[in-house]
Amino acid sequence: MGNQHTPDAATDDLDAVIVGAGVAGLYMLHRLRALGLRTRVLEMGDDVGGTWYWNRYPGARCDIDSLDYSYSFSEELQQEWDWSARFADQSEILDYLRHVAERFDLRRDIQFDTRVTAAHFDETTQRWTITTETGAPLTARYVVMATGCLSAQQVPDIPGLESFTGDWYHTGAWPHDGVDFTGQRVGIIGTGSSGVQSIPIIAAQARHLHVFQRTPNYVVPARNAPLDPEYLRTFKARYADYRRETLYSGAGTGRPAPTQSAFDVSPEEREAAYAAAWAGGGLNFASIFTDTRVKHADNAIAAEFVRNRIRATVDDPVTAEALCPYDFPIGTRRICLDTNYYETYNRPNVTLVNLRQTPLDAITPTGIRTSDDTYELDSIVFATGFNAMTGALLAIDICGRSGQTLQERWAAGPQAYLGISVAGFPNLFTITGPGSPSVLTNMAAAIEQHVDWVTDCITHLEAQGIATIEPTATAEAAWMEHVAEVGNATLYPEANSWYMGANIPGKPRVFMPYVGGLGVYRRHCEEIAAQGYEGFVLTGG
Ligand code: NA7
Repeated sequence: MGNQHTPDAATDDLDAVIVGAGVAGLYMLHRLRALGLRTRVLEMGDDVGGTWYWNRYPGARCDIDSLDYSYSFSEELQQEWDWSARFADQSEILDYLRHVAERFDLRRDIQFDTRVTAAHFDETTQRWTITTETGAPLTARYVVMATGCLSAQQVPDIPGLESFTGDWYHTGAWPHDGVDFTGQRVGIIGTGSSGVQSIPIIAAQARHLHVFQRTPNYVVPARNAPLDPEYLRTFKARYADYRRETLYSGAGTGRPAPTQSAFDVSPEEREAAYAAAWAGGGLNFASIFTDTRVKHADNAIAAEFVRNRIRATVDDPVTAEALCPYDFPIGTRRICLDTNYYETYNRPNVTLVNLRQTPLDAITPTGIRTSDDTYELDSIVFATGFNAMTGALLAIDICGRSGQTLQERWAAGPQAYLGISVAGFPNLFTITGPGSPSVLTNMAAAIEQHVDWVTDCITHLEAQGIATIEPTATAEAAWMEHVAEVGNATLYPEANSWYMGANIPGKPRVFMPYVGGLGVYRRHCEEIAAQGYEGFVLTGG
């Protein structure tokens, strides 16, 4: 599909430029255009969709219920769109986002096949100049980075990759025509969500699948299923009320907040509660008791429950033990949702290679070599994740006041007021940036909250004739201290996770998302705006 229309070059002096046409960029365009601003989205791909455009690997599926992971801003839209399943797959979500683009006539202001390389602020004109790999630079008063939290794919620097004579793929940049692994010897590196979702499907196709695992994750059943039309009808009858009720929830979903700790109930009740959560499926598993992500003793109960399920499912005890996670508390890395993940290891054509025992040495022209064996492979799949939360922003040369770059500002880790704006970078907004709830919540809800806040902010600037807004360094530092403080009160910092930047060699170890919850955060943002944008400097026109 895709849209090859290139907006008129005569309008290259714009009011706003948005980078990225995913869930965030599409809604931002819709809102800013409604303010009457000349707005353009610059998108690297040849179609809308962001994450759902790039991640076309087998089994790619959302791990948040579709009825939550969708736009709430239009009652008509949410009434007319019917999700087929509890957790929609990649192609359905991409169809939905294409539908949104058509329905709100967004494509005419999206420039596809356009990679943004730089954004520089000019202190004299108080405008940003945006440079792309193709075409003339653009200028704009506002720049909104809607570049996604998980969009900079990470291929590890393993010696020998260039010598490999077979095919290799990264799950986050999957070929649009799909890949047929029939009859092939396939190796997959990585057992995060992307690996866990794709392994059962690749295993069913390949002659043999070798899974190269460094760190086992906690994997709980998705229990995905078609959405019953009657349920959908009843749900939709009060969809708008439901959305209102979830506005101030912690996760941006209708998931009930836990009220008891695991030690408030008897061991039998605990076990029954976990068994029910396991049977119900979904990310709720680690959130049924209050202190699971805060106290080791509480966490250990949930973790052992999962390990027992692994032992009960996987036939070979050595493989089962290798799949059991021990070295980080459950929930401190994103829990993976699966369909037949552990069962897949009972297939005769699947072998787990435990890289903890036999580290990966090199990629050879014909496969992968570990410290004690070589594996002949036709294809290698890298399910090795992303330079999360900062990677896509830092890949662009963003330069603010006094010639300071974002790379310099963030050399020791990201600094952003509310995760949405950076001191010294006027009129630049980062949707679900580091320091905001983002990936710890329903991303669709977090995105809408940020886009709405930015829209209100820009409305205020326009109405008051204010030329620029940016946070003070003091407010920014205080916010980041708060983000760290609430993060440090949890078990999250104990894990080598992408939340901590730990998956990227040399990346500063900082817990990046705000763990205080979307509702608390939303109130905070509202209060700051109500107090005349407290913590921001606003300069006249
Ligand atoms: P993740 O969750 O970052 O997982 C990446 C996996 O790749 C993880 O198992 C890593 O092992 C593994 N990895 C990375 N580099 C290597 C090397 N060099 N050798 C061996 N193994 C490696 O990415 P996903 O794409 O699965 O999921 C990202 C998010 O998308 C997910 O959390 C959902 O929110 C959606 P490690 O743990 O580092 O030992």
